[in-house]
Amino acid sequence: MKDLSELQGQIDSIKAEIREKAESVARNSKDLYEMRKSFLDSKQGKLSALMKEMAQVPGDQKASFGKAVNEAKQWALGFFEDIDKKVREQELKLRYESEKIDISMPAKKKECGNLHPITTVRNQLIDIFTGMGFSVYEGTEIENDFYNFTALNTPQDHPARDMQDTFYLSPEFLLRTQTSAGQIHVMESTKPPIKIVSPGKVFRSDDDATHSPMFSQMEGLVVDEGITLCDLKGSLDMFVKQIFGEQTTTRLRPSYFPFTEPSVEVDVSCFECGGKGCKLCKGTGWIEVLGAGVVNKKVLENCGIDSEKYSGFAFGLGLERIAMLKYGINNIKMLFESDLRVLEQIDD
Ligand code: FA5
Repeated sequence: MKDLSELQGQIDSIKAEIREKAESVARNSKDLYEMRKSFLDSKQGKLSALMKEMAQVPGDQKASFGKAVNEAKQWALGFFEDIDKKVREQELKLRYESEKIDISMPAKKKECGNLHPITTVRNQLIDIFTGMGFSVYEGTEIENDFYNFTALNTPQDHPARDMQDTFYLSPEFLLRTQTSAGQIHVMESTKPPIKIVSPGKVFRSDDDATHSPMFSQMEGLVVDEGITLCDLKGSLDMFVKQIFGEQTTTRLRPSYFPFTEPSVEVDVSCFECGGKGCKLCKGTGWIEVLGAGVVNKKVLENCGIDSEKYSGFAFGLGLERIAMLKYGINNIKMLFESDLRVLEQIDD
């Protein structure tokens, strides 16, 4: 049998333990929860376990003992509640401190990339020409001699082959020197009417401030009944106005390409000085932008197109040249060096 005062001593020492541990152990709400469980849990809690002692208490003292244990439990519940409140307040305060936003701090700059100028020009040209009803044909960078030269009325030993210094991969295969090679693929596989643009990389053994061994061209080809040089001029006029500004006009100068007859070089009126003459146009008021012409009948026939019924025009322009003019770049290398100081300034 246990004496009631002995059991009261047990209750007091548990209460003392709660007070002491709550100060030193329960530093956050999780610890406090665990500690609370260790005293009040109905199965393992130290206070709850005291009830098991009831059997040891003499009959006339059982009620007093039960009352004392229940009072101790009530006290512990209230005690833990107060501490819990304080701990949570402290936690919230710390969280506010750590998440504090200083609105006077300068904002963090988000780096945002932009398209490369060649991609921008290419996309703009595609937009303009598709808006005029052209579709896009993507050729291949490796071609054979037939598509790059022979079918374009430039057979072996033709002097015009010297106009483009070619990288040969084998006697038959080469890196295309012009997107004009795509003309042949399209005309071989499609019946007129044909209306395509073909952008892509081309390669020539060429290297100075305005020429690069790898550069980009965009070919244009229209084949239908009754197509003339006037259609070429009309289409190019529309294109240059959109890319260089409403005031821009074109002028055609006689030239030579084996695959067009007649052939022309196309100049645009200088968009910098309006034609008066400046550094950009070297005082002439005009800037050369592309080569073009009426598709040579021999080329149509090489592709099985009836040259009596159909005629066409074609043009080929250099994307780097357009980008250099548009963005005032004086060395083509700047377009290939990936220097962010240059590229960041060009965001169209
Ligand atoms: C041609 O390549 C013809 N295929 C264009 C053509 C197509 C004419 C259809 C008639 C009909 P050309 O060699 O002039 O033409 O090149 C066209 C453009 O490519 C030039 O005006 C120039 O802007 C650009 N270009 C030529 N060589 C280089 C180079 N090495 N680096 C950068 N751009 C170049």
